[in-house]
Amino acid sequence: MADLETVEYPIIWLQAAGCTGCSVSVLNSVSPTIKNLLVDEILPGKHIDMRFHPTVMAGSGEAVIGELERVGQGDRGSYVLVVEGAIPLAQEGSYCLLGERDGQGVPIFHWVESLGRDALLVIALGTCASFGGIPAAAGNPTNCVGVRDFFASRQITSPLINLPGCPPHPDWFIGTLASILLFGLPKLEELDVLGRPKAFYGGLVHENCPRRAYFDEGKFAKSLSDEGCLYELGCKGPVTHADCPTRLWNQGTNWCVGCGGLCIGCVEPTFPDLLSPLYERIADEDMPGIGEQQVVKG
Ligand code: FSX
Ligand code: SF4
Repeated sequence: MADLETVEYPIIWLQAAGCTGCSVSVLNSVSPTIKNLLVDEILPGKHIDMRFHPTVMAGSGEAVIGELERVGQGDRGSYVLVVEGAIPLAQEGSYCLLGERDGQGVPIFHWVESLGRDALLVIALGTCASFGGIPAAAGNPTNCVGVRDFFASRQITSPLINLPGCPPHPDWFIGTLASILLFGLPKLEELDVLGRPKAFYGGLVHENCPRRAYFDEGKFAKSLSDEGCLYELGCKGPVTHADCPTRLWNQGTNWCVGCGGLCIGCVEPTFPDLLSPLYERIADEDMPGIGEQQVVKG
């Protein structure tokens, strides 16, 4: 349990246009558990103070909106802002509202802008917050954008880390947070060109896939339950940067390809539009040389 000597790190967690799967994923964290994260010191002398999280907090209404405003009016650079979900801009932001002022709903983009500007660090958690993701898929009637594009449009230059994944692995979030508490903000060379920590997103799924030998031999599965590489069935592992094959999910139980599904490339900015149809083979010209840096489109 945190004691009086402990340094508190306030976190404000906003949920914009998404499915809340990012929260659910982090809530399923095993090591540390979410209880350890919220109640204990995840590092000696350092305690996460989750001041606002729509799914976890018990309060509601004016009391919690007031808390949001109070933290935002505190010292510049004194809190971490986590954004989950894409930011809808159409219809003056009316597709995603948080709280009210003078009887009118406040668009989420207002909060992301005002809190993002003064944050010590902003974490865009999930593919929707990082790149737009599913809410920004072709058609995009709500004109959803990711945090990076939103900040660029408002000249907001606060440090931003992208932790995509639909959903993101809980370790990617908690590992990033723990690393910041230990060593401070990541150095530029620790992030890839898309602002993702290389520690988690530095390699291609295809490089560490246990079915890779089948790919090299040209032994391809004809259906999802077959032995063999799932490339012909649409696996996007060759163009997807994540450590799923070695980290595994659900307390090391399994991962998409391991349980007979294919990698859908959910951590990439090209997801879902340019990686669709999910069950169709990627074009040969999109296959990078293995081990080379992927050229990211879009
Ligand atoms: Fe997006 Fe979060 Fe996918 Fe869902 O809310 S990254 S739709 S798993 O969970 O934003
Ligand atoms: Fe594994 Fe997919 Fe690569 Fe085949 S194409 S080796 S299934 S990541």
